[in-house]
Amino acid sequence: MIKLNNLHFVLSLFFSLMVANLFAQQTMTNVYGRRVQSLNGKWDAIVDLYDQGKKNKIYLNKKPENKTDFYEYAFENGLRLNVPSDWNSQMPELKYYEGTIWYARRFDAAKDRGGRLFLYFGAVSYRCRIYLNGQEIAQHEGGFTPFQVEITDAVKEKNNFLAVEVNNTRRVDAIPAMAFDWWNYGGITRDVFLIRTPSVFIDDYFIQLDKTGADKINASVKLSEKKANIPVTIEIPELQLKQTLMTDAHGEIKTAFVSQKIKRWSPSAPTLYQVKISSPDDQIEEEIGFRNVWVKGEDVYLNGQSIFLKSISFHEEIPQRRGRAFSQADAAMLLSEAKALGCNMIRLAHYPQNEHIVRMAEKMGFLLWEEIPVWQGIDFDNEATEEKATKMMREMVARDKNRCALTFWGVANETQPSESRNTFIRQLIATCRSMDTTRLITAAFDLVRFDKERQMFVMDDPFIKELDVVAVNKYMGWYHPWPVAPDKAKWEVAKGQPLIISEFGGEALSGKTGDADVVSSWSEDYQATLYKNNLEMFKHIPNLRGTSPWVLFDFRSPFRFHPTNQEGWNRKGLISDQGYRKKAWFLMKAYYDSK
Ligand code: GCB
Repeated sequence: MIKLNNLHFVLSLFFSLMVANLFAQQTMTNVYGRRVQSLNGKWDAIVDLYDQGKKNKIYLNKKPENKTDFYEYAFENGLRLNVPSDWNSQMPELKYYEGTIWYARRFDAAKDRGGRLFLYFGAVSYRCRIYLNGQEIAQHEGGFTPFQVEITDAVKEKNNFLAVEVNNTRRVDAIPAMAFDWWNYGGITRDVFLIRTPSVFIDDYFIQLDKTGADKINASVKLSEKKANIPVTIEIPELQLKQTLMTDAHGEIKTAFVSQKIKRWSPSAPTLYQVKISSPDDQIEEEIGFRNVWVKGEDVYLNGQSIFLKSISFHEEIPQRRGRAFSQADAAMLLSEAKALGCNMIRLAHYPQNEHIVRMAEKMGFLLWEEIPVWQGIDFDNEATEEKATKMMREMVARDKNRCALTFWGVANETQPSESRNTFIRQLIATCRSMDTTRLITAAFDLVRFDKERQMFVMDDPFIKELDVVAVNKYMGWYHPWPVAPDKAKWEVAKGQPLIISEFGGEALSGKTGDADVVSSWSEDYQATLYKNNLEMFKHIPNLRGTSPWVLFDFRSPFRFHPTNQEGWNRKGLISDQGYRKKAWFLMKAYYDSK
């Protein structure tokens, strides 16, 4: 007989297993190259401020059947929200909303015979539960990475009812945590698709140039099932490369191609090749580029040549619309402004941005730095938080590992040294390296300080030795007054390693004139002085290999209280929320043109 204690244990194990099974899956590689049916568009919505929907099982969407039935909800004929999009920008009442909103829609799903169906979400901010035809089928946490859930057995041909319970409440154990310098947009913020695959399909592949071998392309492919002896072909027609191999017991093949004819991808010549992969039942293709990046001493090498990284950061936000960027047109707007500034790189701040941005950036010739939102204030002592971060890292690397533009995986932004932080970040780095050894690993630190005795800028965090490239955010002239004249500012930070200034800048209200040496003038003139001074200081940083001003556009942030100069906006943009270039933009442009 089971004792009560044991019974309790068995029951909780049973329920935790049930919940565990509900975790959404990591997505198959190259969703945008699959057979998809879009579920974008208007969805019905219910604002659930007090979290009553789950208790009342509104995902069942019941209708009265007899004279005494009634239900105090209905999805039909109420609020309609756009998907993809944040909810905050869709109604004035939702501008500051943090809580739960239910989304629902119906769809038909004609099945291929023997085929499989998956629901795909590009991102849901921040956590969600998915219900199909009244059953909870998946949960996901993390607002900036994609996930999928197989619905082959749960879906009907006609009139499926899909409900998604989305919640963006900030929590201590979340990533990011309780406070962060950008808007906490909620909603189904990226594309939603139904993906059709054959029963055994090409689930994953990783095709990249060898880290150092300029002529060698490493390729691996994994089928959805662990089936041996299935022929898989990889072909790059333009290079006349083709190989067919038999899968091993894990349903995988691993191989390499050697060719002297590979034209290397670079910002000035972003060459991409059509790559085709096929198995007996499935085929998929995608444009892939080939390049080598490595670090030697204090230099970063791209295709064997040392490079200066002319970077810029932006949030995934269209300031003119006061909402999240989600479309190709949005990507074009942000990226063309980065191009105009003369950049060869983008630091995607502070979280994985949508695939439209990443794919278009690669085509336009930008190197990319992508990071997960381990941004200040993270609960490094919490194991669950570490697991979440690790999962986000996996989801990010899995999504973008075939994008040769991706050069840096960022593991953290502005963290304070401690044993628990080190363990946490070490785990992230290990996860990254276990999936991909071809990128450089970096993190942005804010610990550079002026050593009065030595009269120079130094940084004491020993953790930097574990990174390929060190990055620092330093707001000279804004958060820190100058301790010496900019042309006397000597740096000894991360000696022997390449250093990127991953953030610098200051605020200016567009169009405002004022004292060029008074910080609180909030003027374009002061911002220009600040840029002039920083650009002067950069000349004296011996291992400086890149700069990334903060930030391309003014962006919305609850951190910013000043009533006339900020009004809920971080005004450090080189371009205003309305798209006007500030004076500092022209200085930065001249600096990049001279590099
Ligand atoms: C930082 C953060 C960035 C902020 C910025 C600022 O160091 O990394 O997310 O927005 O400073 O404007 O204070």
